[in-house]
Amino acid sequence: MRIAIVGATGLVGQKILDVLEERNFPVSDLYPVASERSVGKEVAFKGNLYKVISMEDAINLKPQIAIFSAGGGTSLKWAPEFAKVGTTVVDNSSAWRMDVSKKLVVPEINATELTKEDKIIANPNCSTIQMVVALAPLHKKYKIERLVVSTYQSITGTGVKAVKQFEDERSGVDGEKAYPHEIDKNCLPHCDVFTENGYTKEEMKLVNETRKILKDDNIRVTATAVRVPVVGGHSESLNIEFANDFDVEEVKQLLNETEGVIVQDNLDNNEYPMPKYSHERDEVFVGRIRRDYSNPNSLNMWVVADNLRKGAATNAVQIAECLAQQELV
Ligand code: 2RA
Repeated sequence: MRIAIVGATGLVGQKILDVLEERNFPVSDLYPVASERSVGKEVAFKGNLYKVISMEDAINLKPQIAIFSAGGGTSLKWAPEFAKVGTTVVDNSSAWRMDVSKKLVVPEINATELTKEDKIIANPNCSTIQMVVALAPLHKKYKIERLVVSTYQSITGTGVKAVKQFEDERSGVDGEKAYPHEIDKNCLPHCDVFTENGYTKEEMKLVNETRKILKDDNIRVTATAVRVPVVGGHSESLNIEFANDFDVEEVKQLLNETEGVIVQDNLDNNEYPMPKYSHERDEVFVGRIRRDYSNPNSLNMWVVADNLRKGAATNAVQIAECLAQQELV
């Protein structure tokens, strides 16, 4: 398979290369793409070095798949150009996610809906992916009516500059700032930019993408997205109101049987998901599963996943695997 990685030098781009290698994706030709200033740099893949090439050169090579992680502007401009030469694009940016003509895919939930006509496929936002992997089976069985989500998001979701700011603060260096405030020993209720309604784009992604993926615009969602000085993954506190009642042990069993989910929930052993231990894992970890006694048919639970992996790179590679397995490319 001829595959282009657009944004190959970024945190997610590098993780995509790692995941392709780990999962032994059948790459016959690899085309790393990045900004003009990175052309000529080298990236490692399967023990070999590959030179970064320009967008135009990659398009002319007609890759079968192009996985993008290069920001919305780049995706809006270049994904259609790849599609014109027959390439199927899997895009990690928010550019195409809410486009009604584009599919928003989490393989465990809706990859079977993909067709040969889908030439630009949107990868959901990392904090959405981990949440809907856990919610999908519960929605199917108990029908979600309302969802209150608070996230505790890793600085790796912001990128290399944020991790550098964290490290600089910890070592007392006055370096470049990725955030408007100090992040070490702090929490910022500010992921992405604020919108006119007082919420951030990150919070509105949790609202809108969840409804699209679960195919239910009646689900009422409210979100608070918080940045925390953690590197292993995103954590989320979910409060879910269902149309129907449930049994907590049945919920745990249902989640245990869900592809891609690991339930960690043994309070006698202080067992619950933590980002330090989801780091470099591809699963979604769920725990603290308990009834919300303040409201009928309502449940609380805690969801953790590596945001660079299942939240981005692994989900994108899994989509590529589905495209190959279903012979859509
Ligand atoms: C973040 N989900 O965590 C966003 C982008 N990866 O900042």
